[in-house]
Amino acid sequence: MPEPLKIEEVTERVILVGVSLQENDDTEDSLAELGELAETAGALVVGSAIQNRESVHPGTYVGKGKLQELRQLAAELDATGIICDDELSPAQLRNMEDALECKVMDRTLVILDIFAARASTSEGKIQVELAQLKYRLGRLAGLGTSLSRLGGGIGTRGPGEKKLEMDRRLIKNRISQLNRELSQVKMHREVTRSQRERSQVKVAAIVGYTNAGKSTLLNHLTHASVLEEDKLFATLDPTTRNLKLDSGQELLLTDTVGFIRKLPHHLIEAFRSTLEEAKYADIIIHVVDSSNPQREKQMYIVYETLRNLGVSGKKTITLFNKQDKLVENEILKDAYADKTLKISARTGEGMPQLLEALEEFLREDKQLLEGIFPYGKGSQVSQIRKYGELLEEDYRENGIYVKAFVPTELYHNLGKGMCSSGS
Ligand SMILES: Nc1nc2c(ncn2[C@@H]2O[C@H](COP(=O)(O)OP(=O)(O)OP(=O)(O)O)[C@@H](O)[C@H]2O)c(=O)[nH]1
Ligand SMILES: [Mg+2]
Repeated sequence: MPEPLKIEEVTERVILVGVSLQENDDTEDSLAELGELAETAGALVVGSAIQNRESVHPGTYVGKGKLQELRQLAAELDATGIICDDELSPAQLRNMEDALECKVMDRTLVILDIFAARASTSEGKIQVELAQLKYRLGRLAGLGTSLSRLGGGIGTRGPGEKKLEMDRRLIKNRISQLNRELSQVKMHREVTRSQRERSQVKVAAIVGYTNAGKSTLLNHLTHASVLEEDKLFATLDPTTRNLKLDSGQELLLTDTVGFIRKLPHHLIEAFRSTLEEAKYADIIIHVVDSSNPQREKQMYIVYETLRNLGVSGKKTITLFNKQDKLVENEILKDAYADKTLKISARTGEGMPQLLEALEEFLREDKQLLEGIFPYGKGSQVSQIRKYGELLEEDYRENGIYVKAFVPTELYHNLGKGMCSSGS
C-alpha cells in the first residue's frame, strides 16, 4: 500500500528588513518586535537587515545596493519572503517583488494577518476584513501578474487568496456591505453605551501595549476568563465585566485590543469603535509591562495612540505590571498619570492598593447624602445601594435613615424624595 499523501504546511522563511533614518533611533527594537509579529503569524525568521539611509527609498524602500544584498541573502538563507518594517506603497511593493523575486510583505500585512486569525466576534471579523480589503484595494492599482504573489500574507487567513481574484468593483461592493454591517453593530454598541450611561455605573477601560497583561488583570479582578497569552494581540474583542468593590461601589471594566508602534491606519479606522471604548470610559487603567526594556517607548506609544483617538483628560491610573519579573527595584514613573502603582496581575501583588485607588476614584465623583426616606420609597434606597456607597442605614419611626456617597446626578434626583435631612 502506498503511503497516504501527507499535506504539509509550508512554513514561510522570512528576512526582516528595516530602514534606520537616524543614529540611535529605535529601528533595531522595532525590527525585533516585527520578528515577534512574524513568528506570531506563523513564520520563521531566518535573517534580518537594517539599512541606514536619510530617507526611505520612494521606489524600492531600500537602496539599489541593499536590494542586491537582500537578493543574495534570500538565496543563501533559502528564504521564501521578506518583511519590511514599514507599510510599503504599491510601487515599492511591486518594484521589490520584481527585483527580489520572492514574496514581499510589510508590517501592516503581518499585523492584519494576526488580527484576522485572532478576531472571534462578528464585529471583530468584519473590522479585520474591512481593514484587509482596504489595504489590498490600495495595492491593486497597476499590479499585473504579481498580484497573485501578493496574496494572503503569511498563510492564507481571513479573506485570503480567494478574495484577491475579485476585481476592484467586487472589493468595493464588499467594503460597502461590511461598512453597513459595521454601522449596525456600532448602533448596538451605542445603545449599550447609553444604557450604561443612564445606569450611572462608571466604566474603566484597560489600555496598554500588546502583551502588557491587560487580560490577565481583568481575569484576576473579575474571573472573566479572557484569553491571556504570551503572544502579541492575544485578545482583540472588548470584554466588559462588572467589578464589585468592597464598599459596594460598582465599576465596569473593559479589556480591549492592545497597541503597538506603527499600528496600521486601516486597522485604527476599522477598529475605531472598539478602540473608542477608551473614549467613553470614565477612568483609564494603563497597564505597563515593567519588565520590558522598551517600556518607556511603549508608554509613549499608548498615550500617542490615545491622543489620536481623541481620548484625553481622563483620570488615569498607571499600573507597572509584572513586578514579579523585576530583579531590581527600578524607578518607574509616569508623569501623565494621576496615580501609579506597582502590581503583578499574576501574583496579585498590589491588588488591594489598586482596588482602594479605584474606590477613591469613584468616590471623587460622589456627594454625601444624608437623610430619611419615607418607607414607601424603598426603591430609592435600593438605588443608593446599587450605584452609591451606603455608609449607614437605620430603620426609624418616620422612615429609613441613610448616609451614603452617591453619584452627583442621583444625589439631585434623590434629594427630592427625602422627607427630612436626617440626623
Ligand atoms: N510574570 C508575569 N507575567 C504576566 C503578568 N501579567 C501578565 N503576564 C503574562 O504576560 C503575557 C501577556 O498577558 P496578557 O494578559 O495576555 O496581555 P494583554 O495585555 O492582554 O495582551 P494582548 O491581548 O496581546 O494585547 C501572558 O503570558 C501573561 O501570563 C505578571 O504580573 N507577571
Ligand atoms: Mg489581552
